[in-house]
Amino acid sequence: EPAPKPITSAKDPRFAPTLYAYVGQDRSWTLDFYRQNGGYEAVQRAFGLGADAVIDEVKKSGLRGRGGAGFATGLKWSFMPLKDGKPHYIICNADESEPGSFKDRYLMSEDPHQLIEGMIIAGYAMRASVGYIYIRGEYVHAAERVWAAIHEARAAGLLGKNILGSGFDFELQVHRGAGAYICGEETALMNSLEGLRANPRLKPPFPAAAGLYGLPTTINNVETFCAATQILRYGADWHAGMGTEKSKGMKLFQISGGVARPGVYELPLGTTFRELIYDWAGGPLEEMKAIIPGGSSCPMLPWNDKILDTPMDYESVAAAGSMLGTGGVTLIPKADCIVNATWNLVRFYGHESCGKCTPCREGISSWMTRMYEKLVRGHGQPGDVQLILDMSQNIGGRSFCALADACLGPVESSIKLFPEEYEALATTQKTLYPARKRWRDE
Ligand code: L3W
Repeated sequence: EPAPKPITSAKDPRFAPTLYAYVGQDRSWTLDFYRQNGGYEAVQRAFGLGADAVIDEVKKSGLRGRGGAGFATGLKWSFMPLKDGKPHYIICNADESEPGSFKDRYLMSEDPHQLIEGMIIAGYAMRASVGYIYIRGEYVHAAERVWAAIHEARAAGLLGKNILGSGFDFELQVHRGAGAYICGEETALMNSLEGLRANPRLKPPFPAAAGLYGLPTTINNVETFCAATQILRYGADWHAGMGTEKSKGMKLFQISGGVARPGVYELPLGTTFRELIYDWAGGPLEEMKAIIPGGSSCPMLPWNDKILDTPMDYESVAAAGSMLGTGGVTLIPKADCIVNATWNLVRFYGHESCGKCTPCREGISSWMTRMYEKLVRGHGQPGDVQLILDMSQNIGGRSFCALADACLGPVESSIKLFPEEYEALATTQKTLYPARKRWRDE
């Protein structure tokens, strides 16, 4: 019998949200609510399967990291040395700071036990005895809910010694960030956890070989751990039956900008941009000219039928010239100045650069930011756009971590898509799209 066709659209009658199934429901963050809805059954199943089989199950599910890189989760878990006798750590990267991304905060504030359960499962599979949840400093409410859920879980014997009689000991700690985007880069995050300045470390060695305190460590995003809970609950085949051949499962897509209903939508990977924007988010509020597909680090794509009909999976978005990233979709209206919009992002990266390496510190924080300011403030000169492109070529691929390259995504793509807007500012010192009143200014 041929295998059933995977679900690639929420219009498919077999579709049912799972990661966000309880978001928004009364007391969904409590242990009572979670257990009444089948909570902590997945971890029981994991204990029944055994640690190695859990890793196999995650591999079979086809789950890929939901923090932006899409690296195979089961493979990453299998990099941990399993019989070295050293302490192992797992870390949840909950430093969600990518402009356009806002999915993890609701997972934590509305369904923290789903994350805790996923971390117990991952800790068990990777022989870790301690897990850290590194939460973005601004997410005060989410951090409080996660802490409260950890206390509840500990009191119920779900954390601590001999969890549910399995013989497995596991503890969880919350660490709050202090407002720096670079702490979402996994090696900078580990430095920050160790009490050091959050400068990225060189890779390799990857964290599985030498991570937190130099010991084997695996770092996953909040959504990835939550997906692991659902995989252990419903099985690898269930997960692999959604999405596309290489991008399997459900994804939390976020949409912001000029749409009727901005927000987070849980849809199968492979859902098209058109379905997200028109069927779920209520359609654009005005004429658009560009789409940022997956968080601001991903190059902009033009607003046209071909892009709107592109499936949102890792391969298709890459083939269209960008990245799926975190699935944080942002729409840019036609009447907004693209140079000004890009300057906004460049300023963000310039401000968030840790300053460790010269291409990023001097190139992004100083030169690139000042070049955009010069253009937008009406002091442009012929040759400025070429200068930005030359700088971009000299920064790209030469920085210590991905932050500088991330900034170049919107810079290079916006120049390629809208050269006339840049040239107008460089030659006439006037924008083609002056500032105006917006939809939500009232
Ligand atoms: C062992 C190997 N492990 C790779 C591991 C590595 C990491 C994961 C992915 O960036 C992206 C970035 C942003 N042996 C390995 C290995 N690994 N090769 O796999 O690694 P990598 O280097 O591809 O990516 P990354 O440094 O984790 C993440 C993009 O996401 N992004 C930013 C998102 C920001 C947020 C946020 O604020 N929350 O999510 C958005 O698109 O540009 O490309 O664990 O150790 N041979």
